[in-house]
Amino acid sequence: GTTGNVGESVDYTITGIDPGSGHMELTAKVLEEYDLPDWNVTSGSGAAMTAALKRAYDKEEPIIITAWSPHWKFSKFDLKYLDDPQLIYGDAEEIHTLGRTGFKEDFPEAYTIFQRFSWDMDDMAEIMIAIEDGEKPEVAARTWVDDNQDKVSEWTDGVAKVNGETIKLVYAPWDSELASHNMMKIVLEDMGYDVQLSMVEPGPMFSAVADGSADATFAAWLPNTHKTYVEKFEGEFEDIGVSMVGVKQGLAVPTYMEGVDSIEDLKS
Ligand code: PBE
Repeated sequence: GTTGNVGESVDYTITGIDPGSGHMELTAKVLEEYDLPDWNVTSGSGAAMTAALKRAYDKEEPIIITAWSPHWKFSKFDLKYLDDPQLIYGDAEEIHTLGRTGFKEDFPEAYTIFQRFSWDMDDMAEIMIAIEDGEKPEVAARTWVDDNQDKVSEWTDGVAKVNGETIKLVYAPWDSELASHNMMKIVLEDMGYDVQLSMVEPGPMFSAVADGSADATFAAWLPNTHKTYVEKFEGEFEDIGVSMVGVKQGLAVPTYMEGVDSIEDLKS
């Protein structure tokens, strides 16, 4: 367990993820609102964060990460979220499907599927864990789609197949979105679409949907995480539906770190 000062034990450092993610913006706000001027947040990537977590965890060393659920890290490591009494990371967060202006008219079949598309945290986590265990994303996605035809058919029921229309999906480099976009790529291909997937940084992801260079994304975490992006591009996209409710994010630590249960505890 951890004794003494939490800040000193981790060198007043929170291990963050990619700089354009909503997470990083919210974590900067956390340092302000909780009055933690001595702290800093490293930026890098989700992969660098989980690598740092694994290194610390293997040696039972203290570490504070920016975390979100669903994510495979919660099945590989015993982690706890720190309480966020000011709710800077938000409360009831959802994942939304956004389409470019005109999406409904140009892709009426896909539009119906996207409106109905909804799954739960365990579904997404299943694909994420398979990928983390070494499965190729498209194989993990195919397995989930094959095993969950009951769910998939609720989205596609009565929708006519198309004939090779190209649909461009865009997502940002988060493991959760790698899972969802690969899953929907398989569903759309089964419906006759030719699907192009591209992974870009979060800013370019939102601007691609806004300027129409991409058709849709399943990666908008709202109302809080991507508030700034959504406000910036207000009126330049369609909010098609909510694919997941109850998603969560915040600061997390391994459960072996004792005496730190709330962001407030970082003050001491
Ligand atoms: N995340 C996962 C993203 C959204 C999806 C919480 C790391 C973020 O922008 O922070």
